[in-house]
Amino acid sequence: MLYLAAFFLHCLPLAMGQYDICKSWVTTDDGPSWEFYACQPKAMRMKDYVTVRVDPAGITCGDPPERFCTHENPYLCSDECDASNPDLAHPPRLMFDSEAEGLATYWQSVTWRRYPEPLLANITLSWNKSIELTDDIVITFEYGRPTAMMLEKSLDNGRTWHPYQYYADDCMEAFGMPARRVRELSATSANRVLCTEEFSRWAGSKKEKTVRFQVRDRFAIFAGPDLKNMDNLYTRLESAKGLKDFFTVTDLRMRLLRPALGGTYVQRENLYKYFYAVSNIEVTGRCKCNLHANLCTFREGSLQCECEHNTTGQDCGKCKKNFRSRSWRAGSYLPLPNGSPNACAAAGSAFGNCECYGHSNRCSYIDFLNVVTCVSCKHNTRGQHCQHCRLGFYRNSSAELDDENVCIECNCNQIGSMHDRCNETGYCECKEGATGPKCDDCLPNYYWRQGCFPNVCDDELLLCQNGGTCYQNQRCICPVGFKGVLCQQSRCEADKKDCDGAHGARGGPGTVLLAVLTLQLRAWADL
Ligand SMILES: *[C@@H]1O[C@H](CO)[C@@H](O)[C@H](O)[C@H]1NC(C)=O
Ligand SMILES: *[C@@H]1O[C@H](CO)[C@@H](O)[C@H](O)[C@H]1NC(C)=O
Ligand SMILES: *[C@@H]1O[C@H](CO)[C@@H](O)[C@H](O)[C@H]1NC(C)=O
Ligand SMILES: *[C@@H]1O[C@H](CO)[C@@H](O)[C@H](O)[C@H]1NC(C)=O
Ligand SMILES: *[C@@H]1O[C@H](CO)[C@@H](O)[C@H](O)[C@H]1NC(C)=O
Ligand SMILES: [Ca+2]
Repeated sequence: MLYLAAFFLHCLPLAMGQYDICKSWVTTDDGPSWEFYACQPKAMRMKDYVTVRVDPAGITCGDPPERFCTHENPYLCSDECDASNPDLAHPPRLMFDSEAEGLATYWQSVTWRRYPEPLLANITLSWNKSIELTDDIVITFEYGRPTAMMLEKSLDNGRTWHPYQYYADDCMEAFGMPARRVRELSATSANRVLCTEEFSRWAGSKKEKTVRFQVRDRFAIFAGPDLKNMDNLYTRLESAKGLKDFFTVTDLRMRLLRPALGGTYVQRENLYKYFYAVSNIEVTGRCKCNLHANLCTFREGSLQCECEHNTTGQDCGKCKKNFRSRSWRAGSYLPLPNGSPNACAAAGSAFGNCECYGHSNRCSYIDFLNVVTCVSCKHNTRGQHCQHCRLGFYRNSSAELDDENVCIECNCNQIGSMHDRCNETGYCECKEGATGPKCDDCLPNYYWRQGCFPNVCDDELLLCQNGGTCYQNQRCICPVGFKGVLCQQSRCEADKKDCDGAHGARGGPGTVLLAVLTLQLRAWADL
């Protein structure tokens, strides 16, 4: 109980105080109304909401049952791990349970019986929700801390991973990195990923049990050693690029790379004393709600912000329908002490009735026209209220005016169409002979060759004559002795000089075939 009280006191400066209400009912000269503030949920014990995965399969001890011993008592290997016996099993959930005082319950890995093959284990924690860390991550190891491990994080529910911190008794040897301490970091390096030797050296397994990811020490760079100057921290979180994201995670992964060695080299004759055992993983943080909620609840298996300020989504990351007269924005810690709510506004309420359907944040007054107009419409929109689509785009009939997908690119075929504009249903204006919504097809009796051209020949009306063959509607390939578009003209009639050649050609069918082939080859070469 004493321990619990100490824990809460410890959390106090971060868990309470500023930004804890989203709105209040105030009376002004114009009568009572709501006033809105930036707000965030309280910090919570995040291990209560986590799902865990331990890899690889078969890394948890007890299947089959296995003996182990400790570094303190290396010759008494009588302890047993047995997954089928509740009293001797060490499943992953024991890293997150509430322990009665003095009785550690823990997940335990198999022993290092495959030495020198490395003993590797991944412990992956997932929340399916963005979380902002507010205190140190504390991992408690029974029977000694790993001599090498790594902490990774994901910001996108496990799709991509990034290193968060490296831990080793020798950083240079394990990771090729110089050893550093978080306390040595400065304001400009507060979000640096480093390797530390503080939590990996052997000091007796009972004495030093914890491995930390030091959130408080990093906060202290801005807020002072007792975190008294939180205003300065909040100001920095708002202004320093990437700082807020550094403390935000959706998933964490501990990669255990080498177990505790008891302060000496690996003793191959007794591998029963090398394994990992984790009794607790404490993660303290708050739901990330973009300063639009002060409550976060566990519903249908996931954490969910209770969004205010007419925002919605798991992280209050967008405006509610019909509240999109300007683009969504996160609330801000600034100006101190109440911040800015940056609430979403109902259609028609913002900027003296200048509706921009959420495609612009700015309006400007045009003096000589006496109108207020939206500035820099986004999402390919244009117009006084960003209510039209830009040239080259057309209105998506299944999207509302305030939808980001409201304008669709016309995508007119550059050769087949007159220009890159289209009508309200996405139809482009085609050049002669072209057709289809995008003008990339040809009408009947036209062929495509860098545009549509009328057929020169075909199998119906424009037949090639005198035994000529129609090549792709583009030209007749005439037998020797004939020419003209449809091979309708005898070379003898047209030009006496040709007659001799034609005469000779009559000699045998092989020569005619050769001539046709030559012509065909020429036609191909032209293409
Ligand atoms: C642990 O996760 C990393 C990716 O973060 C992966 O490369 C590695 O193979 C995993 N190790 C095990 C033992 O599953
Ligand atoms: C993650 O959260 C979202 C939003 O609450 C929910 O729709 C989804 O089913 C959750 N996914 C898992 C795997 O729990
Ligand atoms: C949200 O919309 C409601 C109307 O549904 C309005 O009464 C309230 O003031 C709005 N809140 C904010 C922060 O704009
Ligand atoms: C039209 O809008 C709907 C609703 O937002 C969207 O799902 C769809 O993808 C959009 N269509 C196109 C072609 O962008
Ligand atoms: C767009 O053009 C196509 C083809 O010319 C036509 O069928 C359609 O009715 C036109 N749509 C509108 C809204 O004018
Ligand atoms: Ca435990």
